[in-house]
Amino acid sequence: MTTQNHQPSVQGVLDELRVMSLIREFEEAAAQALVAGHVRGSVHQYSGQEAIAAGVCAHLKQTDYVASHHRGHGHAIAKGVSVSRMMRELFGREGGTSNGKGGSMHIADFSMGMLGANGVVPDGVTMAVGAAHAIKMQARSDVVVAFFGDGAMNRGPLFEAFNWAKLFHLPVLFVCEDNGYSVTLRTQDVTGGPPAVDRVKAFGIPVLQVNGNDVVAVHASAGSLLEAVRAGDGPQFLHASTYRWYGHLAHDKGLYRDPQEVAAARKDDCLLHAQAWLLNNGADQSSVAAVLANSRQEVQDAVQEALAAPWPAAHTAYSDVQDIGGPLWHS
Ligand SMILES: Cc1ncc(C[n+]2csc(CCOP(=O)(O)OP(=O)(O)O)c2C)c(N)n1
Ligand SMILES: [Mg+2]
Repeated sequence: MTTQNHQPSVQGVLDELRVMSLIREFEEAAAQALVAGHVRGSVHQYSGQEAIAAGVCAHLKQTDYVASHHRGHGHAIAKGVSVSRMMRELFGREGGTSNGKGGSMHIADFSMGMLGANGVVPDGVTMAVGAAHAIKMQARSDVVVAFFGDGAMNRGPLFEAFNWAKLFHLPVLFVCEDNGYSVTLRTQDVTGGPPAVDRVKAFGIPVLQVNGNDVVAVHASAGSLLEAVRAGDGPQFLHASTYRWYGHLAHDKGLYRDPQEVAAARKDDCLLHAQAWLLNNGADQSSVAAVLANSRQEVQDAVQEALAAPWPAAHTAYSDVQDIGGPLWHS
């Protein structure tokens, strides 16, 4: 399948470390802001899984699309959505990606090819396949990446999406981020038959499996699959093993997990692995330290900007939202 060398360069991994550390800092700041009462609703932290978004999205152009799920901040950041606008969105402020009306689980920015986070499992995937069909009908060369969790592998619409994508030979990469849990359950305890990834092979969709905590490996696997997608070989599938560091959402202490399991996973930290790879491959310590410090500063600035941003004006309450008669009801 692979014709090109998809190993990243040192600069490539430095860029991916920047994305990963921005995500890590964003998730810490978002959870703190939730506890402080600045953010309403839910925050599903992507912490621990950053290498997947960074290693996959490194291959995407601005005009390519990603579709995400409820744990979507990392995909948006990796696709280039402004961290400052995302933080304002979480804070419900003007200037957010949806001017504060969407919140964490509805971050979207079509100008950057981010089709949206999605709270319905696995509806980001069905939307991704629709977008891939549109690309094909318009004879464009762009591709779509659909990110979803292992829990989605037990949902019916996912298989309709696989079937449609295969039938119409669509330019889509499916990326299953397997963190082992579906809310409070071990996914393996609610999965019948052979490993769920075998179901994908039944559709004739090629599958690669990768350590999702190793950004260099994710970069290489995603590069080879996206090369196939861009070459017109139809849908491809990447299964990435990982772990979520925190509970299902920031309010969840995750007490259903063995603390030793969590501690071991946190040692297997994708950011530390990326830093070790960089130092072993000729990057200097000061460049690595600068990437980490700049990410922290960018996120802290985004928090201050969000706190200072105005609330949306009352007269905009019904703009940019689906209008099914609201103004009549409220007149
Ligand atoms: C149709 C539907 N059913 C149930 C839920 C409730 N729910 C939210 S996330 C989730 C499972 C998440 O597990 P996974 O897909 O592995 O993603 P992860 O949270 O592990 O990243 C469920 C069942 C939902 N959002 N949508
Ligand atoms: Mg999961």
